[in-house]
Amino acid sequence: MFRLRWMALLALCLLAVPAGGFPAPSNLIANVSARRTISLDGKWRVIVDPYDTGFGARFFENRKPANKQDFVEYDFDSSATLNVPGDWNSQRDSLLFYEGTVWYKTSFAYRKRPEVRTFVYFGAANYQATAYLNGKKLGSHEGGFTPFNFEATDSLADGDNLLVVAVNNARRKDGVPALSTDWWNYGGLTRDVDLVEVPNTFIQDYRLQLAKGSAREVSGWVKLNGAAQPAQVTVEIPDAGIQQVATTQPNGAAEFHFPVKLDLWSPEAPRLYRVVISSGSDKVEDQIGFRTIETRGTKILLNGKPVFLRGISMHEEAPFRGGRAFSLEDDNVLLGWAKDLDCNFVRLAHYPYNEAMLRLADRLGLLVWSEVPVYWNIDWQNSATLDLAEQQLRDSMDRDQNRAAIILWSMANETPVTPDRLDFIKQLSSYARTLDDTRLLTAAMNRTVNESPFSRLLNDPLGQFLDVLGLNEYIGWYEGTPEDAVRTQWSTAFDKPVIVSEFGAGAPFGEHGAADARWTEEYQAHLFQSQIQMIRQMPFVAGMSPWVLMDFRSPRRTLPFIQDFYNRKGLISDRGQRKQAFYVLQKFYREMAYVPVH
Ligand code: GCB
Repeated sequence: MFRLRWMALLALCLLAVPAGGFPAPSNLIANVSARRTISLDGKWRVIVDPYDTGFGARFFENRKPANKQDFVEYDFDSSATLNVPGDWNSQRDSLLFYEGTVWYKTSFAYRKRPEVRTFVYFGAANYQATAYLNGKKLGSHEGGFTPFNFEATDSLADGDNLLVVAVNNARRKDGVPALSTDWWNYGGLTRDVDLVEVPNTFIQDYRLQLAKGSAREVSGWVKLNGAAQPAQVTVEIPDAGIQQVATTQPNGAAEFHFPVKLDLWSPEAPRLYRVVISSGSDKVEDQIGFRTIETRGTKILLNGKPVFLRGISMHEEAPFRGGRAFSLEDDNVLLGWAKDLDCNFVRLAHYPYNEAMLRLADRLGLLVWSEVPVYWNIDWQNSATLDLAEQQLRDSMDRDQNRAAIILWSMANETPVTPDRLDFIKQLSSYARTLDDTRLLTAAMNRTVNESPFSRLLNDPLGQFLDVLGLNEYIGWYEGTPEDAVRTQWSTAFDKPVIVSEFGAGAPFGEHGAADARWTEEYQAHLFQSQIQMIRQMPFVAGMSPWVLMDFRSPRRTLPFIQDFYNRKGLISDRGQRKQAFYVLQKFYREMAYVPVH
């Protein structure tokens, strides 16, 4: 009897461990902007805690001295404030280079209601966060660019509530990213914080997309969370005359497969359909586009037709005011600039961006490359690091899997050609395919073989696990001259499309000189001309995303008067001024929009 029970328990445990050691399914609530939410954004009290004394001193209790003798060595209410959302580095001069813990505190009034479950939802916190509600730990999260939520139903008080979050942005050898990046380590509660209210059994997540290889069938699932199951789920697409019903399986998901006749989404006509999902007392609406994406040889096919990706790489950095971008206003400026360039594609380097950015790309008709921060060198042999990369990939896919704009999931950027790295990204890629078999996988690679002085071969073995090869190359900047780019003959070891995912040159806006003088706008413009000429000679190139839309802060860029801690490879300065190279690229893209490159 005992033995039988023990075996049943073991079987249950085995079932609970996902195959291949993948992380557990996400508990993220999808599409929170369509939910009943209470914003916790605003001014939060903060305590800067470089030595991490707050955990031992229990800052999360927000204690006040009980009498004159009582010893309490912190006080939120007389401490200064920071805006949430917002990184701390750009809000206070003394925190510009700060890496460590900051404690955030807010209070709010809440009315508890029966049949309502409440979650605290964080758009992102860089890098690690631990949240406490009314002195009780809600949970911890690692990874600076993906959302997370904790259920707070039982910890909420009817009346005043205290939420304290410790956020730590210390870089770690085993983190994703690890110790070195070419961007600012903006710490803090960098995106919106909300309370999300849902019924006892609610629609947690869903994916409704065209089935792989089909423009006439929608395939997907809707996942419920809560006890009232099995339950019926209805999916409606009113403008397409669709109403479908399915019942949840023991795993909480109802599967859908149904024929459709839809106007397909494209950059020229970014058609979105209103989709209504309902189950029991819950209902969520979304705007979803439907398109196909595939490769054939060296071509990328969008809705069955070859497309050349006229792109630009970017960072999620706020124009004009600096710091991490988080608002629709920031997103509109950044993607508006990409549209001005006549782009149909953006590479959202090097980490997942705020959700509104992806929704805006859907509306503007911009195809998207979305990336996880597996950047340069990370701890390839560490299985916890792989788990973390998988978790960040899973959560960004979970949040954005219904965005037609996203066609590429990027696994990594500029990683070394070693067996450990190959194995790591191979596992990450196969995990990505189990989650989403409809989109293409890519990675930006920069290790190439010089076969002779002006002949280069892209043969990184990582290419075998990808659908599209990203190529970062800096001929004319980190090596050689812009003229060398024109002379270079490229080849690849794979019959797959290549995106030249980076090239560029640094120039502060207004710095003028001869076209061969480094750091001038003229040099940058000349380099863009040369690179464009080079790309015209590369028949297997299906797109490009030069580096980079706007100047951005980087601790690695120290050259006084020129860089001053900014990477100046932007086509636009951080103050919004357009450099000469902007117009070079714009001219090329305008021509390209009508005449195919090859
Ligand atoms: C790269 C990296 C990017 C850097 C850029 C540069 O290859 O992918 O993150 O910022 O070069 O400016 O050197």
